[in-house]
Amino acid sequence: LFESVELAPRDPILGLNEQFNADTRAGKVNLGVGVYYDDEGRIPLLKAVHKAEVARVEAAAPRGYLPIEGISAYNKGAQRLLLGAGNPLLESGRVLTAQSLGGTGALKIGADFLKWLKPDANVVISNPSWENHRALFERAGFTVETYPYYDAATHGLDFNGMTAALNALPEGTIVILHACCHNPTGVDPTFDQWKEIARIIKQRDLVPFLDIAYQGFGEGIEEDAAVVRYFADQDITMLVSSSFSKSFSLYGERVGALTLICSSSEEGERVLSQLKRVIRTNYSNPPTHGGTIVSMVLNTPELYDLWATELAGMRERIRSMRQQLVEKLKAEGVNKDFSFVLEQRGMFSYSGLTKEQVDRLREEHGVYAVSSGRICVAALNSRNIDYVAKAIASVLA
Ligand code: PLP
Ligand code: TYF
Repeated sequence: LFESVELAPRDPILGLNEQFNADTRAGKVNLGVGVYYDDEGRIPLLKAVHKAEVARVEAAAPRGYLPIEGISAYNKGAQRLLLGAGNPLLESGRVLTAQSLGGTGALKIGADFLKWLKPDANVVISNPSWENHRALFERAGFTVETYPYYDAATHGLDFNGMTAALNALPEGTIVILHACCHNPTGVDPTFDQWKEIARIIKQRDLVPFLDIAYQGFGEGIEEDAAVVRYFADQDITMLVSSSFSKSFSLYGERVGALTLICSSSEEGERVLSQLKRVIRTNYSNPPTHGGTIVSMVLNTPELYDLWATELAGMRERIRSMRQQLVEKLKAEGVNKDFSFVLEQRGMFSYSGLTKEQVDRLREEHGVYAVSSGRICVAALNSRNIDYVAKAIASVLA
């Protein structure tokens, strides 16, 4: 039966993790995978999460099946994060949400739903994008193409290239957009640029699928959802995948949500009924634990405030690491101006290091980065940053 099965390539990022784990050098540093580590180099267990978890364990709640679309209070909490508490859309019946298995699960049920709805549409992703975007939409049966995004010369956005490409897409093309903290580049459109993107999407009748996996890691919880809120204000119908893996530091709990904004409540009812069919034939209904924890935090004012403070702490620590990296590279005598690292948002920076330099970083110094030159700034800390700056300076010399 399985004789003809060929060995599949490793996921470039998760494969790097395996290599890192097998490395026996004491000073090794993993700037590969997109995970937030605290200053001690550990994945934090947020206090807000821990409090909710203790309360949940003490409640000794039974573990029946959840509804197909998950916990209602969780879904409402996810909607408030996207649209802002008090947004009249929340009560309109036009917004529907399904709890999902992480952001990946949200993208997957969204992709399956879209393949059923628009079997002949193509998908476009940014160049570059998160590796899994292409794989996931191709697996769902779509042809995936790219639109220009990153301009290596300026370390910024190729806005003209991007808008020209969007302007040339056939009606109904599905456009995957990173709502904030672009993975892998750290480069986001400005709000004015988002307005222009929205105008093109509306004018050309494109289908936006916004992916928000780092809400709160850019400028703030509310600020980072600005594009979602703007699109919604413009009455653009769309899909949004949310991931709480990073913002709640709950990677392994698989917490995310798929939200669809429809043009009427009656349409919303029909859409939800079909989305539930997609879920039923994938995994039937989502798991209870992580969703309950996130729901408790989002719906309990004291826990919410504590969470928001902890998330701000993560955001500010990353900022400070960006600042220090730029300063330390300069102090190490690096001539190249790295100040663009300060303009980038979220966990990642496209460092501009070449594949050869990344190879040398790993082989000579045990510093792991993605071959594209992407580094996870959230893995830097006060103990490894001097070492990393020296290592980068040595491969640039
Ligand atoms: N989308 C982007 C842009 C990501 O970087 C990630 C990271 O993991 C995801 C989606 C998936 O999130 P999750 O780990 O919650 O599946
Ligand atoms: O880009 C990253 O590093 C994170 C983690 O298949 C990740 O988004 C990487 C690859 C993957 C799943 C998650």
